[in-house]
Amino acid sequence: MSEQYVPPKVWTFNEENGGKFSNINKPTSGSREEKKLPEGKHPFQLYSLGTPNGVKVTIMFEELLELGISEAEYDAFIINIGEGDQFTSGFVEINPNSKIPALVDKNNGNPISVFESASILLYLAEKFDRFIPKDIESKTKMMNWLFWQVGSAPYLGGGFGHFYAYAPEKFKYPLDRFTMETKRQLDVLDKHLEKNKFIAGEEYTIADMAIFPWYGLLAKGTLYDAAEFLSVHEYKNVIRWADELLSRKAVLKGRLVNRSWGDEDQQVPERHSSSDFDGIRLDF
Ligand SMILES: N[C@@H](CCC(=O)N[C@@H](CS)C(=O)NCC(=O)O)C(=O)O
Repeated sequence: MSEQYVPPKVWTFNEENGGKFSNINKPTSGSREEKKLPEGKHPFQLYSLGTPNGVKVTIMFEELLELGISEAEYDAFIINIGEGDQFTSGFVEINPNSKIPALVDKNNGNPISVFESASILLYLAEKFDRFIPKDIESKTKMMNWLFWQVGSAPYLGGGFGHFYAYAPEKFKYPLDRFTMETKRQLDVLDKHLEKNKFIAGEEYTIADMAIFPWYGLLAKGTLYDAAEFLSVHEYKNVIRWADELLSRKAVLKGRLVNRSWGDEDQQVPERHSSSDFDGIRLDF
């Protein structure tokens, strides 16, 4: 049992808190180093990492390219958040919040910066008029769940994930609190997917792409190694839906972009053309 913590009158920053991200996160924002971002030749420049938030966007790009939309060609550069790449001046210029993913649309010489993964998904969906329903009812259903993901996932990642997987010690109160909330969210999703093939109904949309890397992969047991702890087998509809997404080539490809860990034939750290997938095993 750890000693009881008594908060001081005024909180001060202690770099040595021992957590996995203690060396990079600080209570201040802004750039820490003058450094330009690399740039490729395609219309879109993505600066990201193969985490759940990053993968949402690479799945979308790969889906657009699978449809034969060559205007969606992109260069994906890796931002190593463990090394602090998100705090370089080039990255902060396009995302003052210093979090991946961030996108630049060169837009014929009038570049537009887009940050926040859901904002990027919406931007691309609207730009190409794909994976976004046309009728107001389905579109609203899609938006409801897209915003649900944005509001809910921090409890899963920043709450459950941090205290279950990354905290230097295990603490009962936050683990109980965030495990309960994560299971509640999985139950909400499971009940919804009992009556809906995809998140917005019959149509596969950006809401599926946003929710899958967090909740789909959690239910498939590949996130935080928490399958047994969370009894994920209970969420049968989430698993059915996740399997459906995992049968899509673009989803399998998107999962590997900006990935620099795991087996070497299952990572595409940088992506500049479809040939970057040559010799890569998609099924994992
Ligand atoms: N709400 C943001 C969350 C982005 C986010 O938390 N990104 C994490 C990686 S998954 C990050 O860049 N962390 C670096 C840091 O906290 O310094 C989004 O959906 O884009």
